[in-house]
Amino acid sequence: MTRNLETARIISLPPDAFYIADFISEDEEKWLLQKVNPYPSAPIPRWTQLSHRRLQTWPSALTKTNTLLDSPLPPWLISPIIEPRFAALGIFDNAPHGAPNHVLVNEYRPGQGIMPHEDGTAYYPLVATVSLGAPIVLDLYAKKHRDQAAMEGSDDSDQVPDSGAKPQFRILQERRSLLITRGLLYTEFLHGIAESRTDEDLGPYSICNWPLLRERDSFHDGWYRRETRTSLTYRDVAKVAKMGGTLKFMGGK
Ligand SMILES: O=C(O)CCC(=O)C(=O)O
Repeated sequence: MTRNLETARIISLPPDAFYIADFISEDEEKWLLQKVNPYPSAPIPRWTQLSHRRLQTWPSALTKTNTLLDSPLPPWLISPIIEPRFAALGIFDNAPHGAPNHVLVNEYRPGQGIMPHEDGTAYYPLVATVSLGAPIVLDLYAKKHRDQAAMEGSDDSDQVPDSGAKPQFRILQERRSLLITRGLLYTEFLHGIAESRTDEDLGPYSICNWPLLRERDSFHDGWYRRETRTSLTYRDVAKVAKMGGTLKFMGGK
């Protein structure tokens, strides 16, 4: 772990979370948004429309056994984010492949979000998220453990918070920022984004990365209207299958 990353630690959170407000420049943000949404249209339609957001999966979706078919990420997802910036900070140094090999691109329009969930064991327990276009609040909920779920009379596999449950922590992700979550925060917490047209109740007591924000002044009213926000979520998939092996498996030569 480099000293640089330590200065970005969100100290009020369980280990570990780091927030860097100015991770990419405005020009890089614009360029990345053009890569995500090429004009007039992408050569290959990359978006999958889900019920509450759009998703791109690079280089491809995982197989049913949570395996990634070995293939490089496109250059625009590598430079300048993985190389040189993640590498300089040593973010993925302890991950199985030493660098991310998988990126999910999520797009949320106002009113859209993602249900509280965990990312699971397919990935090394670290997600590095670059935010583009607009701010959004990520909510964190401690997972319910068996004894607690039993006391409350619910199925012990039911870890989804009751609707209306308050998040335990809230992280405000500004445009052009980097958020890293790993370790206990990855394994013991669910994360989600409310399906809302505004993010409200913003302030030093409710937003755990408040001291690390770039534009605290712009949130001084305590709320903002959502605009379209895109995230690039970088991960390392543990199981990778070489293409040759896969073709043989499928009966090829
Ligand atoms: O867009 C985000 O910041 C969160 C995305 C997310 O939770 C996921 O892709 O699993």
